[in-house]
Amino acid sequence: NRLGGEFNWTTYQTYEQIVGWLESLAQTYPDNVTTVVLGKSHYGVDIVGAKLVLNPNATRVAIIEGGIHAREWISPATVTYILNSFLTSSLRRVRNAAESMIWYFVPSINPDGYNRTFHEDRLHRKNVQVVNGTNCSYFVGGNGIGTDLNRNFNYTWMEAGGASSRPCSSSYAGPEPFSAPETRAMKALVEQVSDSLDLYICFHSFSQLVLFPYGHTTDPIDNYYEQYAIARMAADELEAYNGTKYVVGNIAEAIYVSTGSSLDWVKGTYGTRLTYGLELRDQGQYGFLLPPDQIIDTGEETLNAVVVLVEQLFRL
Ligand code: ING
Ligand code: ZN
Repeated sequence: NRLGGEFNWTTYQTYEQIVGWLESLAQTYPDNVTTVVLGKSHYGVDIVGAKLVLNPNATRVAIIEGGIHAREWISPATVTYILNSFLTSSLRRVRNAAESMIWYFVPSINPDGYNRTFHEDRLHRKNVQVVNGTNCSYFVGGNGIGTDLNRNFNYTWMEAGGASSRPCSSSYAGPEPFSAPETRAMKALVEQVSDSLDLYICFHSFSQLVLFPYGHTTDPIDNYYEQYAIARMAADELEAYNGTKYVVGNIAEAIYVSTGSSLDWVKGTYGTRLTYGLELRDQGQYGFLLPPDQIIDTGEETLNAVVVLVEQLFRL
């Protein structure tokens, strides 16, 4: 790594470091890991993920999305932690889960925003697309320039609350669904694998919640009870690691009404069986500025939750 040191989970890694690490994995594990370019960001940066296949007989697909919100640094760090654990853990339950599926890990779907949080504005949330004729401030954290990528997907887009038509709002949904190249990039990946997709997980921070669709209504989805019960089991396993407590629920009831999230779009468009959004640590003490000495514990407890999701999917 140009910035010195091996890739690690004791400091937060830049986008460049993350992509370099994914490429190194593809070289180290040529039979199991391939890098995948989902598309390009607004500034033209490749959105790079890793496809992991540990068992050539696996047919069902999981996608792990990270970093859709730039300032939520624990999200990309947790995605890379889980990928690393799947490659290196010798624990039986971790191995079984890892080998049960074809995995797509996308540590940062929003590289331009993530880069901004390292170099310009630590609390930037959205992408960096500027709407013609507007002049949002540049250094105002969540507000300011950009589209909220997690309001830009095309399912009940702007049909309920929790998304904004004001370009400087922190939840600006964009001028139309999929106006952002970053959401179109994820759409392309999901479309490619949708027939086999059984598990979609996105990581956010903070609040310690396991969320599932929908955001526009508290009406239960078809498999509400299944998604709720499995989320509760995953949260219990997560807590068992070192006491971190999570609350489980439908997006609209457990956090707030919102529309246009990746999670709702995947569920609403493809009926993917298990679709979860985790709001990772903490409960507000450090918030987005979660100290790096919590990355490993967050990664480990979250890995345990993900293992339970896979076990329940296959009734392992
Ligand atoms: N929270 C998420 C947000 O986009 C969320 C909550 C997750 C909504 C998944 C819908 C789907 O607002 C944060 N902190 O970003
Ligand atoms: Zn978020």
